[in-house]
Amino acid sequence: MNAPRSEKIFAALETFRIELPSWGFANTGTRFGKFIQPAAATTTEEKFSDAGQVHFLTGVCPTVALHVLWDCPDGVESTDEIQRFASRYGVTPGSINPNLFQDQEYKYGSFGNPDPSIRKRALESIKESVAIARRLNSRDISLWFADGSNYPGTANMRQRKRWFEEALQESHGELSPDQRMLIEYKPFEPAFYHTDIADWGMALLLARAAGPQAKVLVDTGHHYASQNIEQIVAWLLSENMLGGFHFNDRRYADDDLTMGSIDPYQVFRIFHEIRFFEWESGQRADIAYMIDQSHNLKGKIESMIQTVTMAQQLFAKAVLVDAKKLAAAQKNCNLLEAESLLQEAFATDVRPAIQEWRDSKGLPKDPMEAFRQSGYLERITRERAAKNAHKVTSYV
Ligand code: PSV
Ligand code: MN
Repeated sequence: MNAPRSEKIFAALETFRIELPSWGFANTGTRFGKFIQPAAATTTEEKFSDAGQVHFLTGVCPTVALHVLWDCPDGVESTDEIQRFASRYGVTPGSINPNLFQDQEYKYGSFGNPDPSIRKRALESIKESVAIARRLNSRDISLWFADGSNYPGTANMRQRKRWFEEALQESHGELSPDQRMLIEYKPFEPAFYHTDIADWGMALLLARAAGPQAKVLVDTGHHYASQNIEQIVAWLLSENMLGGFHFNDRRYADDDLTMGSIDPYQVFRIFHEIRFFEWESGQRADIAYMIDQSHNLKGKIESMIQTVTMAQQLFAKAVLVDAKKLAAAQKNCNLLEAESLLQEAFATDVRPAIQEWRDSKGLPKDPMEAFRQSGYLERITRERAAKNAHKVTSYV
């Protein structure tokens, strides 16, 4: 690869970090059941250990997203233990994800629940999550709500919007000056008629209503088929409202497939919009890149390594778009030139440059191969198989 290109890639990789989801290492499934993996993590400590391996081999995943109900069962009390895991396994807590969808009382919603006592409970839970985040030095509290309804006429959508505005404002009031609140949207599932925060516009309005530290979180799997996600990204950037991503790929719905496995060009286009914004504005976009995937067929740690590698490749390809030439081509309506600039960058094999960069950092050139050679998977399979054999294996 010629020197200026690999220099660009090296510079870009220096800045690129991506957060791992703790839940990506645990047994998860579909609504039809779970396929238990003998090596899956069943404790928060095991999740930190597995995330630590991914970071050790790739060097770009220093943080782990935590789900409060699953990883901090004792609330703020859990944080001392989590700090110990963090220093033992070399990865620190990242975004804190309150869970307002699993407990029985949230059957008819959390912030959108007609019962004021449940709305209050949900608010208390968010407040506790903010406190957990503060104790763990986590900047971002990522909010996803399963609230919605299944049948027309069953929910007062305007009223629920007001409840969301009020509760998000109050939650925002809990944030320290350096903390952020990220609001995630999703068009359907688990609710199948209406979702209270269904798209980026609703998330944007609610973030604005909540306060200046609230931004929008784009989960790439939370869009209808063929939606132009990079345009959403461009608009949020221009409004200074893009807070972060949950990356995964989709074919039909919120499939949680491996990033770039179905449409790598789309992820490239998203990264390109971000880079183009940075070039034009001369400012770094402050965006949290996170993975939101849980694999129940492929190996969990291997899938994460595969994802991180893909993310680096697509990011590196995006930095190869010549922004100056692109701006000129756009201005002159030189369509073929503009389109080709993206296509050429996407077609470039960036793998040699990425390997060189890894080598320069003392990281394995091929993290997947290094993982397979490490013996880690064999060890945890031995250690965890018995525990996993006892797990429930069917939905009913
Ligand atoms: C919901 O589908 C979601 O994308 C949210 O980010 C949750 O926190 C995550 O998946 C795990 O359930
Ligand atoms: Mn998500």
